[in-house]
Amino acid sequence: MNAQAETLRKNLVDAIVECDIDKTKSNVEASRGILSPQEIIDALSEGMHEVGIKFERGKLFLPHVMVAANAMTSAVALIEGDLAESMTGGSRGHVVMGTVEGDVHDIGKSIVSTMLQCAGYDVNDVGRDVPTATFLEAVKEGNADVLGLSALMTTSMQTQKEVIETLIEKGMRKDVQVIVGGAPVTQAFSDKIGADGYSENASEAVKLVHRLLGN
Ligand code: B12
Repeated sequence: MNAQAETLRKNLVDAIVECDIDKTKSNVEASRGILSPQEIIDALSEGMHEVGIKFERGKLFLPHVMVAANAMTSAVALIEGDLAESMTGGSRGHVVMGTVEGDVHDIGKSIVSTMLQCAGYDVNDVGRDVPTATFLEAVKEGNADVLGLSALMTTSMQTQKEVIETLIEKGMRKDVQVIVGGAPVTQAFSDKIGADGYSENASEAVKLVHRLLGN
């Protein structure tokens, strides 16, 4: 990355950490064409990660985190079109994606949905705080190939496990591949609860789904 790109990248991280919506949006506009959509998302995500650390240490409070979250969401919306152009098209399979019940965090989940859509998947994003029954209905109705479950809290990770158990109970487990993600989720946890795959971020999630569906 050259010096100009590195400065733009750092400005994006800082604008999120400063919880400044206008600055984040103008920095995204300034970065377009110089940083790739993926680099922009990575910088914004790095900023959100720092916000999380400051929140944990009591240096930022919930209202700040909410503003930073809005900044990130509106910034990603600005580059959705660029993302679509930078990726290949074509219908490659049907994915149901959502954040499990009890968990309202949806920024990362929505980025994964957007990137999968841009990579040519038909994505039914069922939202956040989604009851298990809703996931199962969406899988059945859409004849989904992949079910993506997001969880950002250690408590809601247990619900990812419950969704898989319910799929088994209802005799639906063989019909759909389940992928899990979210900051506290790990490959070891994914293996333990019997998911078919885990990824650390949205671009790896696209590669994971390609691999699972043989694309
Ligand atoms: C933003 C944020 C919020 C926002 C959410 C806004 C929104 N619309 O999402 C608001 C302010 C609403 C919020 C609320 C709360 N939050 Co909060 N929040 C965060 C924060 C700072 C950032 C999360 C984020 O958006 N990251 C950026 C995105 C891009 O990253 P990501 O989500 O990890 O997603 C990437 C990957 O994980 C992956 N991925 C994500 N999902 C999936 C799914 C699949 C299938 C795959 C393959 C991959 C994948 O790809 C994504 C893109 O690369 C985190 C800190 C952190 N370190 O995570 C705390 C954090 C998650 N929150 C926390 C808490 C405690 C709360 C509250 C309970 C606070 C409160 N006292 O009310 C409430 C939750 C209420 C509820 N019932 O859900 C804790 C959770 C602690 C725990 N027990 O595990 C954290 C860790 C903060 C902390 N350190 O204490 N929060």
